[in-house]
Amino acid sequence: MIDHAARRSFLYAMVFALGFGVSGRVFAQTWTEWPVSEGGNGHLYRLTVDEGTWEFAEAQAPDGGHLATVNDAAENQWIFDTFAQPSNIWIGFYQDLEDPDYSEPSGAWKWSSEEAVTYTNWISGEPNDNGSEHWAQMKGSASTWDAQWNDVGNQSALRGVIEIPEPATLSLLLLGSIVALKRRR
Ligand SMILES: [Ca+2]
Ligand SMILES: [Ca+2]
Repeated sequence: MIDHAARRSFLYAMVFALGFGVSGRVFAQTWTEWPVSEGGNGHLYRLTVDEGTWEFAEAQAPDGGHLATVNDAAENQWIFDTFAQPSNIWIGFYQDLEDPDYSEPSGAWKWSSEEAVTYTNWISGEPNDNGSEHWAQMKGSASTWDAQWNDVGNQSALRGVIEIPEPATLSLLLLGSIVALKRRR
C-alpha cells in the first residue's frame, strides 16, 4: 500500500508534469507578447500556421484564446506592424447571423472573445456585404489600405492572429489539470 505522503508527492509530480507539458505546448508556438512596458496589454499573440477560413482560424486558438480582439487604435497598429507584413489576416470580428439585431451590412458585428465592441477600423465603404461577407480581415502592408478592415466571404483563405490573455490563461489550464487529477482519484 502506498502511504499518503508518497501518493501526494506523486500527485504533485503529475500536476507539474502536466502543467509544464501544457505550457510547453503553448509556448512552443512562438507567441509574441505586446508588453505592458510598451503601452501594451501583456497578452500573447501569434499567427495561425495554416491559411483557411475565419472559422478554421478561430478553431486554432487554445482554450481561453480567440482570434484577436482589437480594442483600440494602438492594438490595431501593433497587430498590423507585427503580423500583417505583408498579407491580409483574420481578426476576431464576425457577424452573428442569429442575433436579433443582425442586418446587412453593418448589424450584429461581434468579437469572438465576446468582449464589447469599442473600436472599428473599416475601410471607407466597408462593410459592404459584397456577396455574403460576414468575417473581417485586416489589410496587410501589401495593400493600399494598411491596417484597415474589410468584410469578406468564407471562401477566403488567410492566416489569422490569435490572442491569449496572460498569465491567467495558463493558470486556468494548470488549474484544469489539477481538478482533472483530483477527480480521477
Ligand atoms: Ca455581411
Ligand atoms: Ca467587403
